[in-house]
Amino acid sequence: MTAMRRFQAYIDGAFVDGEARFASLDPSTGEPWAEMPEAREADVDRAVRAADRALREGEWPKLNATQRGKLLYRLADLVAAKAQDLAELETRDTGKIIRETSAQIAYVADYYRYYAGLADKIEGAVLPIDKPDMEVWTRREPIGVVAAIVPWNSQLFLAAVKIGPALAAGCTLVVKASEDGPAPLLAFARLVHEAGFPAGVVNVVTGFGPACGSSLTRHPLVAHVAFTGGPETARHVVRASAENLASTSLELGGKSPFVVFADADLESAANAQVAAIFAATGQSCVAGSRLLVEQSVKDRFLAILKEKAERVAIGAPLDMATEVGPLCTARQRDHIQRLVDRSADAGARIVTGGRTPEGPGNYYPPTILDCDGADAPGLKEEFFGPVLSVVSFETEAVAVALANDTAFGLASGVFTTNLAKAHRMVRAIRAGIVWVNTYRAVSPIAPFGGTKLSGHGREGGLAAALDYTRTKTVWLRTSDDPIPDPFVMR
Ligand code: TXE
Repeated sequence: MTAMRRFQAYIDGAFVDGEARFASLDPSTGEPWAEMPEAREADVDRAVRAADRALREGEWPKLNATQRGKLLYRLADLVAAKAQDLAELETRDTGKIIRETSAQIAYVADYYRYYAGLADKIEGAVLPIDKPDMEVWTRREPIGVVAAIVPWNSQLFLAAVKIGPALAAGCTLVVKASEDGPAPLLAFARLVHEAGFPAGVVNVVTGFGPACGSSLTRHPLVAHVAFTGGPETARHVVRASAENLASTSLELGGKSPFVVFADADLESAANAQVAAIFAATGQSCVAGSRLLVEQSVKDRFLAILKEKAERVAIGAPLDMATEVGPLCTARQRDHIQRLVDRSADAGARIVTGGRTPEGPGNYYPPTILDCDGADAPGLKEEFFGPVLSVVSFETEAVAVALANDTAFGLASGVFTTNLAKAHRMVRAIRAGIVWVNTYRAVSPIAPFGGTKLSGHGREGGLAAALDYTRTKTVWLRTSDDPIPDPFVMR
């Protein structure tokens, strides 16, 4: 038997063991493979205090924005150089396939580059003030200590869209890796250290919801919480912010519609649908999990999809040939099976998949549920797994109504060759992202986020960096005359 790998937390510039330790399970076997440091209230407090000190004292606040950018460039280069190692760790600890983690982490380096370049483009403004003897301008100052909380899927990516803009803006952070598969973020901390960020600027811990996540979000020195996870946990985060009045940005789940009109290129749409729901084994917040297909092409489209779903290569996540690997946790797989069963009980027809396979690992096959005529819970609730729920429509108006018939509002896809129809759909769909004739494309340049139960705030793009600043307004009187009547507000 090979020895367990041991990981450490990163607090105040030092690699430390947590207050306790827990085992991380390999999702492809269910066996423990590494020991993780569990942060509880005391570790979290030390990390937040270190971040607060680093914000106010020492080297970090003395750096100008260009120098902060240079540190971020160095971090980006290190991420690029270590992308393969990080990818293997993420695959090992979360089950996300190596084909995806290696490409995604190489791209994560570009997110850090984007925000490195932005650091010295965050500008205040001189205001054309309506008073003759005043000079008035605004400064963009760092919002403060940021708590960045991420779930298990795409941890390095979801952390980069928080750490990049926060550092560009001059903030300091405590990053909480998920208790499920924290290895890649704990390893990433070593690159932060190597890049030369002053102690306390970035701290990386992991632990469980109540003892770690909750004590972090309600800590009095935390100014902003950037959270990605489920809506139920987001409610805890918002309640905790009633204590410290921290601002929040919430990137939550979805039940994103994938709309296919009869005039679409069906082969291309089917490939996009496979990417939308089976990539990342469906554990993607933007998963296109509700297929709305025009009635006249439903049978043809489902036949193409079924064939593609059944040809997907299911296997060991570290194998480059694998297309669908295990889910991160057995808990997640069991949640998916329960929701499939409830949907079938409600009348959904299983087109393919739908059964947890025998044997070790958290595997679940690509599954398609035909929900026409069934009030299936799978049409409303997030599976966060490789399960597609299908309904058909006959008119564009019904397609819009179905697309918006959800408590979520993160992403959407529209497949049509009719340009006017595409534009009408773009306007009508209530979601933060509309992909037209494509799906699951992301970029550091493009804002990302949702509405309704999918949360609020945007990650990516220039505006995200501004969200990590607060505006200070400066009034400077230019007159040498004595201040006139002190009882009149001017
Ligand atoms: O996520 P949680 P879970 C959805 C998906 C999934 C469901 C539950 O449907 O089935 O949520 O997943 C930390 N205060 N998504 O339970 O709990 C936790 O430790 C502060 C969608 O695993 O939201 C982890 O680091 N933090 C989704 C992080 O929150 C707390 C991604 C996310 O875990 C906390 C994940 C607390 N009280 C799940 N309790 C997406 N949109 O990508 C837990 N945490």
